[in-house]
Amino acid sequence: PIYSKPFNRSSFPADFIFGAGSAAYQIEGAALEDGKGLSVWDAFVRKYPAGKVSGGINPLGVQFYNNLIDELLANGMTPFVTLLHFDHPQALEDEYDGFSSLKFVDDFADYADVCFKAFGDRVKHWVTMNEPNGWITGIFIPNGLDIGGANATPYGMGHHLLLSHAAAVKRYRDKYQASQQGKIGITINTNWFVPKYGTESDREAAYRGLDFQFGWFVDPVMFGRYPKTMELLVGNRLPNFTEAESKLVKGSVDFLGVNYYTAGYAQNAAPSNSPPNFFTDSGVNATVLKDGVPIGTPTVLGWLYVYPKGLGDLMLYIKEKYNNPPVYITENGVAEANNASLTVPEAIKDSLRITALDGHLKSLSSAIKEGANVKGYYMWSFMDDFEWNSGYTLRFGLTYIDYTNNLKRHLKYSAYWYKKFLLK
Ligand code: GBH
Repeated sequence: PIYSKPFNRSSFPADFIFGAGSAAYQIEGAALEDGKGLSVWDAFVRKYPAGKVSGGINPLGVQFYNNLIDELLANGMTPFVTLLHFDHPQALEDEYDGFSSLKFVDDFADYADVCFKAFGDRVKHWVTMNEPNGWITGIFIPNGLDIGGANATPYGMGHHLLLSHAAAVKRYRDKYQASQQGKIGITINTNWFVPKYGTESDREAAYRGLDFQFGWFVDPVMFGRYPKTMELLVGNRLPNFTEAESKLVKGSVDFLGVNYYTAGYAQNAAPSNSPPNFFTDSGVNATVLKDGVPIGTPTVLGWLYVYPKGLGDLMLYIKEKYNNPPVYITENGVAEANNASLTVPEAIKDSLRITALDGHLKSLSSAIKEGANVKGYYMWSFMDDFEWNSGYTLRFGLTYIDYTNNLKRHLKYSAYWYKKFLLK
């Protein structure tokens, strides 16, 4: 019976990659070291002092990442690099409202070019940007949607980000890919949606839920257009791709990066009288309870219920809808509260993380056996970090950081679990 088979690294294809992720702004600190300019988050957490316009390429910044990459390689780890994870330069906001402006497109491609040129001899996997969809609709922009001014809508900013992504990919393909032999993609986060009572209208609501989170960015990079549901429901508030834009965006990925954390039940939403906006456009009433029972294991985060089955189901959905592209899971994880009353030996007993990791890897391995083309899995996150608007109140890491004792690191039980899983 299946229960007698050991579940470990050998349950996955031999060339499958395992790792753990982190993001520059969430772990590096050093905001003012070596002449680094401020990012939007640096500015926000300092209550917006005057920004400093970038003076070009900072050799110390390049050297920092050269050292990091070399150190990873020297220790048998392969870097998998995301170029932008929420922390674009404040100077671009000050100059032209960041990605609310089309000017962002060329600047982003130029920045990507600098990275390809400096690091592409050793970096063979590039993600242009992390979760543009989650980023522009909520809490990962400091001060919410104030950024970019009152006229910035998620759809408009999303359009500019898709063009920025595609411009960076074009630069890589035109100038570097043939000689460097790497791959490039984009990372999109999505919830999985379960039709609440399995009716036809619930099923349609679940598909619309996926379209408005995932398809919003993945349909353009795969098919060169927005999902039909979005065209229909958003109407003229959704930008059009010109023919040239559509050609540029279509096919602009060698692989898809997917962040998956949680799932919800979907039903048709009752019509709303409020002016149309991103959050009501999809017509989906998403809930975590069905007949009083939550969809998955509750966590300290109100939005995060652990639902491992959703990861495998999402992989099979991608296989069917997008013709089975190579996929990397670039984030998946859970948090515990930063509880000051726990001692370190107590705090590192993260049994919820172990259960979640085990469940998600099992779900993933089943989907791969059913033919899903998944190439790698990165646990979020490598170590406890700065959790954006939640600051240091949450702990997502495999590694515990002791904020009261010189940032001393301690492996949590989950890190030992992951190690044992991988050594098999
Ligand atoms: C990831 O996004 C981020 O990429 C990463 O930086 C972060 O550390 C990690 O999440 C953990 O939070 O508060 O109800 O408005 C995951 C996708 C999309 C999940 C936005 C939380 C906000 C829900 N996120 N969502 S709510």
